[in-house]
Amino acid sequence: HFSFFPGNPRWPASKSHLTYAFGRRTRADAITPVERAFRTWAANTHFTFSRTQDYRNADIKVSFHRGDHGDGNPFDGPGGTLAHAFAPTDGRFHYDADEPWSVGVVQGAYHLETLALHEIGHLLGLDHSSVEGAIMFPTFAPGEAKGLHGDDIQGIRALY
Ligand code: TQI
Ligand code: CA
Ligand code: ZN
Ligand code: ZN
Repeated sequence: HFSFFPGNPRWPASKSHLTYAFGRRTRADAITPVERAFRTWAANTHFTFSRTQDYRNADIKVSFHRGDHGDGNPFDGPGGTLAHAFAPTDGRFHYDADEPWSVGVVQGAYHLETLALHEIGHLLGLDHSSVEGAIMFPTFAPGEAKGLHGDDIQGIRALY
């Protein structure tokens, strides 16, 4: 079953349209998979998303970092943590630049779009789910691709 963060943080009702922007050092090949993940969430929730070039004022900021990058949650090189995102309404979504990322499903690499679906779930207020098959279920293996599950969609509908 889906779950929320302590205190159920969420985006205000007045904010169903969220903008996102990519940081300077974003791999060019990550943009399409992240955009696809936003489109999937938009198709299944009341949220709409659009990309902006105005990084400073974007609601959601997607970027790649390695090691200590100044937010108190340092990345750890290859392995371990792959990415992280913060609960509403922070909006930061960071990929660990030291991981093997892939646009398609590639053995030994992490699927950018699947990771984005999971981290956007956190950005919108979902914590981890106990339902195997949910995008918020806490397992993720290289070479694996997943989509949204009914449990993820029910979670967002319950929160908003
Ligand atoms: N990154 C963790 C994650 O996204 C970071 C994290 C742990 C976190 N607890 C959190 C972020 C609570 C927000 C709220 O879950 S990770 C998984 C999973 C990771 C882990 O790189 O370890 C997935 C990334 F769920 F399998 F553990 C993607 Cl799917
Ligand atoms: Ca890592
Ligand atoms: Zn970070
Ligand atoms: Zn997670």
